[in-house]
Amino acid sequence: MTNSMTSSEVNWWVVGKGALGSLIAAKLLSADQQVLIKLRDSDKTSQRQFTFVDATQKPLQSTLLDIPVATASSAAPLVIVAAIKAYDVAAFIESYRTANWGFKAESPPQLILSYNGMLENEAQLFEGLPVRHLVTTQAAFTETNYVTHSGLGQSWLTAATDSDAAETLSKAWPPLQMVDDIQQRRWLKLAINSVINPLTAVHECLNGHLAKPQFASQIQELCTEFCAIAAAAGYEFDGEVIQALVFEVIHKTAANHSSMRQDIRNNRRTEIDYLNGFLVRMAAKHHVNATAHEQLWHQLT
Ligand code: KPL
Repeated sequence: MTNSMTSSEVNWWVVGKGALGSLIAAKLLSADQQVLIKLRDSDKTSQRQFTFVDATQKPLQSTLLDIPVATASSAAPLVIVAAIKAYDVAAFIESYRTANWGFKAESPPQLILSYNGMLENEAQLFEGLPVRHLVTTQAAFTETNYVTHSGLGQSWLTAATDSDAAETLSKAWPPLQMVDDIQQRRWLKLAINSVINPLTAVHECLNGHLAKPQFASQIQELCTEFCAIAAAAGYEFDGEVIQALVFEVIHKTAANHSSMRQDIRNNRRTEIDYLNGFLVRMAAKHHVNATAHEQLWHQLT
């Protein structure tokens, strides 16, 4: 992006039809941004139509959105936001690297990437690419043609020298903070997702249900194990702080169906291997106990 470009000229492609990507697209559109949706090549639809329900406002607001789909003849984007599943990251990065989406390899778009969990080969996968990680605790879910923003959270984005896109995104979808150490934030998000997502999937419940006393000791155990594993991997967190964070998100996203619960309801693959599975593999590598995470991993595999 050139420095002369104003934030209103940022041209976005949002990858996929997921709840989070659709929420970001809706927010960018309401901030008068040009947005196209990038779907799989096999998906021949030319418009992505959905009703965006903002349940974080009272009274609740709904808007019918009709977003054009990017095609081979679309203008190349300045920024790509990919809010995708962890297991789709490698294929997505391959498309970006080989620039087979129509943009020139010598002037690739900025890349903002968001997914739950961690991949073991990230350093190799992203080598040489200007990947900016987006971490969020905002809650959204999809149901038929509805996308509901169901809980307010916050977001963090890898800081970069060129901040036009980040500024636009943070105005469209606050609060969003630029951070130098996004890995720290990704580990905190992993703590949240490795508790809320599998428990809501196993118990087929809304996030808020986990505030019931019957879950307290399991959540405490999961948080304690998480801290030991994170410490072995170089990230020190206090067990009580992690537990408080998990409960804060449970309360703020009480009306949400976690992404893992949505995956199971829609017969989709879950991200369990990249959440609890990742933690169990890290624990084994560092000879740390991960019994509670392993149990959930096996229950959902
Ligand atoms: O990230 C989420 C998810 O469902 O994947 C939370 C923040 C837990 C909201 O449900």
